[in-house]
Amino acid sequence: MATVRLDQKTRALVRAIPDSYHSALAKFFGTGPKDIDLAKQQHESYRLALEAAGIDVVMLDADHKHPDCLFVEDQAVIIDGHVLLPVPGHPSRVNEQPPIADFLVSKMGGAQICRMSGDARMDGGDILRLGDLFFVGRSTRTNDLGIEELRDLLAHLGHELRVIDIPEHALHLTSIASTPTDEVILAPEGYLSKDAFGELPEGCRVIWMPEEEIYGCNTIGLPGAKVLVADGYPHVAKTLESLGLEIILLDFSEIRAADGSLTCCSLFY
Ligand code: CIR
Repeated sequence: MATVRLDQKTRALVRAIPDSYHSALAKFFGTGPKDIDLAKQQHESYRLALEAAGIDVVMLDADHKHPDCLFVEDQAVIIDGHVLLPVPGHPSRVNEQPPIADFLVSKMGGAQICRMSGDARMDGGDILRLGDLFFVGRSTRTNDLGIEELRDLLAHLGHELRVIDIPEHALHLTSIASTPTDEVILAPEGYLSKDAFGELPEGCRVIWMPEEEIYGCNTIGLPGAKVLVADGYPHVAKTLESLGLEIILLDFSEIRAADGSLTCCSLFY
């Protein structure tokens, strides 16, 4: 998940892959998963990599009625210990949320929980945090009413929000950008204008990757200068190594097949 700073990453929620995963939505990176056993192995390697990096990981049971249920990032927005439960932007994904919400309520005692309502729509995958600056993608899943609810929460917390229009050929903001550290945004050429993120705080920058490495631009920065990276994107890997980060490569081919990226499969809480 892309809404917590590095120093806030200690506990993560993931959710098991359902037996119905072959029916997951797929329109952008993939044409649908083919090998569920392989997907489960890749997902297990992901969980183990998080644990090896010192993250305390809890795995929720799969919901076999919801083929996309593993993509927990989209179901909650956690910012500085506060939780916004969005109305997910695709109708087939709305009922994935209750067990995730129940888990967060039980674990985050004292947290302020806000529930989006009415016509507001948002997928958590549209939100990106760089230090204390936030970006939200206006996408096919996230609308202006949803963005206003996020803006209210961020205003309450004293954080700035900038809106980025997501091109039609991309799913979410986190499908095309990530923050491997609290100072760097990684994004592919050809999807966003060079000034899409606006003027960044001192010491921060966007590093643009070749367009064909778009999928590799979704990374998970972890404490201890480690970063999870999808295997197969050499420019991304080399760039992150040149920043002094230890890269942990993961084969995510069967998650990509359902348009899922690394950040989509976890919620740091
Ligand atoms: C979907 O279309 O909703 C899923 N198949 C993929 C969700 C990926 N989530 C994300 O980028 N945060």
